[in-house]
Amino acid sequence: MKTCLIAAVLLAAPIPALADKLEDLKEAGTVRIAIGNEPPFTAIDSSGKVSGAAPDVARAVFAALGVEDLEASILDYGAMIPSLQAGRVDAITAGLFMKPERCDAVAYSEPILCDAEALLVPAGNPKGFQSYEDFAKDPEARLGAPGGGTEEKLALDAGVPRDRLIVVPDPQSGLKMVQDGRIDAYSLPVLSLNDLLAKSGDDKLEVFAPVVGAPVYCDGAAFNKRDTDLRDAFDAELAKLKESGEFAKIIEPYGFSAQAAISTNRETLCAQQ
Ligand code: 6CS
Repeated sequence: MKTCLIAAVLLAAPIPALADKLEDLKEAGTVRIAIGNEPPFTAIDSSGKVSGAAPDVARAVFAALGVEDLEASILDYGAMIPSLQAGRVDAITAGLFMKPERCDAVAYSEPILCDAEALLVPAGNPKGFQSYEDFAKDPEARLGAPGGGTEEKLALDAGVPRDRLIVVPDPQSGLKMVQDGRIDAYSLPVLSLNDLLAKSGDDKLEVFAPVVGAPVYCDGAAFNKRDTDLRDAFDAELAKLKESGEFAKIIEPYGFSAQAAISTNRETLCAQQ
């Protein structure tokens, strides 16, 4: 009898409303973001200043929402969603491309940055790599890609064996590994490799793009699935930036196409394999 009474009392108690995440961020004055430090998507300089197209869009949207500062953590792409789910960051603004399995795990905003995939190879592309399947077919070929990234998954799906798919921690390491011949190619999105190669000034390397058979991906800002109110508030301000032309002013100097993001949507991208 007593157990039933306790159960009845507990069930009757009002369930505390989930705290309003946006109000929490306004009170904190900052939003904790995950970035990959992969220009031009994201970058952080020696003074700690955060830039790149994704954080710049996030900064404009959150300022409109009343949150002025960003506090960035550099994470591997494969660690970003677990960190978001564990509450260690409030949002991922890193060029984390929308894919079905990611769309199941997080609450994405509408699209922000779109890009194709590319390969950093020796000048002249002597082994003629054009697709991830080419690496699968060549038993000597070694491909470098970010851990937990889209390029790693595309290569594994194309049949590249795990022991010939090298996890590369950051763009500078990938550049060096190609220069030293430790890998035959390094795969990142086109704009990332173009930026990396331009800054290296190395005329013994080139970017092959787009990777044949790989989709053009778009990212969105990613939020914890329990924070859909925050995601919706972000989307409302993002739509205003797109409408006003401010969105294009932020991302196009980095080389991204505003129209590419405006012409698609989360529903379409989350259905893309
Ligand atoms: O979404 C991803 O997994 C990929 N996005 C970027 C911006 N760079 C590499 C990464 O694999």
